[in-house]
Amino acid sequence: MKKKTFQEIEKKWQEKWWKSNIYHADTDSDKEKYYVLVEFPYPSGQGLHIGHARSYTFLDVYARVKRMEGYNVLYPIGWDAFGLPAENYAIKMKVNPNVVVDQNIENFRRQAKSMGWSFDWEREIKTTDPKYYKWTQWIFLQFLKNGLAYKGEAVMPWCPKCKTICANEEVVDGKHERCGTPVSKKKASQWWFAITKYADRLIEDLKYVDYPDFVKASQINWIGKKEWADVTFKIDNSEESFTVSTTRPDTIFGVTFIVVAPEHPAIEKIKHLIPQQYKEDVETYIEKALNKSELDRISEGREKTGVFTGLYAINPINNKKVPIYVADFVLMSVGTGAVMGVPAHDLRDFEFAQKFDLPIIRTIKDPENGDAPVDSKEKVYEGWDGVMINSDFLNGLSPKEAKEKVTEILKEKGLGKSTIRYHLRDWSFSRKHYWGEPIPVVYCDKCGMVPVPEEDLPIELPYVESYEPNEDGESPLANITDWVNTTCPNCGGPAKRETDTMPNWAGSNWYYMRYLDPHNDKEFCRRDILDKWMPVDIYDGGSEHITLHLLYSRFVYKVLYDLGFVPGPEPYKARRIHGLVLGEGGVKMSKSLGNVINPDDMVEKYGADITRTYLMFMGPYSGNAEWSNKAVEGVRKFIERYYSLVEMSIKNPADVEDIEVTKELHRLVKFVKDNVLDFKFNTAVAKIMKFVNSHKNIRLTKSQAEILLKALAPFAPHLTEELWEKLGNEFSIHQQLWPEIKEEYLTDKIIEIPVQIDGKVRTVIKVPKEASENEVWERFKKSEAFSKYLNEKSVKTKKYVSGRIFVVVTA
Ligand code: ANZ
Ligand code: ZN
Repeated sequence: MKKKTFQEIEKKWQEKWWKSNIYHADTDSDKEKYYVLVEFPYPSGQGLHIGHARSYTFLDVYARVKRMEGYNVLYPIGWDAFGLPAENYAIKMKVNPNVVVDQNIENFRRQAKSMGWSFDWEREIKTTDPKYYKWTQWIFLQFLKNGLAYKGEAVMPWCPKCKTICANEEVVDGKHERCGTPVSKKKASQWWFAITKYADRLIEDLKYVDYPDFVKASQINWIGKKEWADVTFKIDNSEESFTVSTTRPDTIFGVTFIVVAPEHPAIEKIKHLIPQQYKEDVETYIEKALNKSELDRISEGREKTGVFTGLYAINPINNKKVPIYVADFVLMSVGTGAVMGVPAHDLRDFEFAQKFDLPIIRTIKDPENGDAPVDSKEKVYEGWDGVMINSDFLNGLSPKEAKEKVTEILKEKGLGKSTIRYHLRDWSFSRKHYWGEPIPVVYCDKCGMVPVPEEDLPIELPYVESYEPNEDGESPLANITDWVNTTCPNCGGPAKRETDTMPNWAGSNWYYMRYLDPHNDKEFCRRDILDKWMPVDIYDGGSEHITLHLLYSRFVYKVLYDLGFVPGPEPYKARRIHGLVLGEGGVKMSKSLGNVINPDDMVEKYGADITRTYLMFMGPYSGNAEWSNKAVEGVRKFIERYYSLVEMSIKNPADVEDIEVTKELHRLVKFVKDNVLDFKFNTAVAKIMKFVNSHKNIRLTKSQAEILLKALAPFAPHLTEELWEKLGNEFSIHQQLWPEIKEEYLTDKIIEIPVQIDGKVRTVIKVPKEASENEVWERFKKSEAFSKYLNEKSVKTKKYVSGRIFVVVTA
């Protein structure tokens, strides 16, 4: 009989898994819950890419280990299917986006199944399904009812060719992404979500969650809560003044000019003060500046522009006169729209001073440059270390102390006050596009804006022939008059529907809750089910989503929490960020380089298990990993070797158990489990490889073979399932518990490790052979040598060279 290929084996088990639903998480189970979440994909026409394959395998391995630990694990998947690519494709090809999206989803689903990921397919969701977005609309209504959604004017990018208001994310390098036309600006009314009301809590509640530090930092920076000082500079020879805003009042002795935003409303008021010979230049400059986009004005590296007004302002601290400029790098939307220029300590101000030949006064003697003159960009010091110089009574203070003092004096003089400001703005929540959730609101001549009653949801997106916006730049939905014209739920009179749709974010803000109760048509999710499953225990995603997606979904969850719909303040207990898959040589994978690896080709050539194991082995979880065909071959050899080792042992098992091998197996499974739970997937695989390589020719007993199978089962679920069956065991290995690990098998390999403190070996300690750095350190802490040599001293670095030496350097 011909030997079955790995691919044949994989097909067989996949069919059996999906038919018997072994990965379904039963809500009524008594087992403790564990919720593993991956960011759901946008089902693009290209299909799953290898990056998806890697991150979904990471979390699949994790979910499988958790299941084998005895948890009731939920690992769901769905499709984030609204968005511009589908709409753009529809416009180009004249097909309905629904058709395209469903084709793409089918392809993604096929691919996902071919990789053997243990998703709970009974809970699959799609954001474009009216049964799903009914609840996205319902959430919108809760925001509206509670004063957290409102309509307001905004200046938006406008594409003159497509005659459409663009979303900010559609404008790339000042051009409309779809057609390449440079965008201008247009006032438009927009929906907003009042996320700024939650700014403080979005910072404070980070204490509840386990996110990597850089992820927390990115949330905090985006919110950008800072203490500012607003300082009034009187205009020389007049009663008028400008109030500048600064985060660095400590540097006030370094002010050599003032800059005002071109759209500053006070310019109108002081126009009559501007000397005649400057007037025209100022007016021309302002006119030009107002035609540029904000992004253009502040983009880094752009040469600074500006114009002198002929006016001077008086520094309220030292009464020095400084020139007043108008320049477009100052935005009205930040602070007060006017700044005090301190070129020695702010890069933008430095560039401006160089361009206009303005003086530069260093006011901080800093640790990097001392008090050297600030004659190049590199010498601009923006930090908070060092001491104040050239600052009269502030000299010798630290910048922080100087800041306090200056603020206090300004307050006394009535020329300054401190204010808390945020970088965060309210969240623009509408788009003039077809392919999104309709906003459930109607406009009635008599009643004004009226929310659609909850029982009338969903407001379905109508089927249309043309997706282009209309002549007035309104959403394409505005053209569908029989959809737009409706009756007012309040008075029954004629009314018009809102034609804006929701942004891409809307469906992905709350999807992790819908998985819990995906077929419920009475509620977005039953409360007792939320109580049981929330929060998500571990959430994997890409580094491109650590700011906005995370912030928006945390915000939505908090609002639902305040309204009593969900059980806690935070949706995700822990967040982890995977790295990227790069092509050979560390370059980005791209079509033009021809180095794109397609998961389908890998499955066809090697099968899912080799692909999965390679993806886990190729590098650390959070690092970027380089593809290597040679390394794939190495993994193939390992899997084949592993397979035949177990197969041989099944045909011809060992007569007597070699207890040393059993001990090694126990250490192996402990290592694998600990490392997977620690997101060290690559070291876990490496350990199994090492075991197999050093035991090529042995035979195992049945119970030994079972342990070895369980160790690899999370990585290579199909082949281990096949061998499990061949061993005479019942379906399925994936419903077994992890092998019980005997403590006495773990600790008998004790080794001696010398401990070196500041260059001298001071003691030797006994530790288990597999001990981690932390374990060695804990053991060392209990030793006499620790209290003798290290008490009172602080440790600068410590390092364990595994199995060799432990090195400590004190501060
Ligand atoms: C004087 C100063 C001295 C500043 C110094 C910085 C360093 P961060 O801290 O990055 O949030 N600024 C204020 N309003 C502005 C506006 N409307 N448009 C452009 N820039 C504006 O930025 C705060 C700093 O941004 C403020 O502090 C101000 O420059 C500038 F050594 O004031 B600073
Ligand atoms: Zn366009």
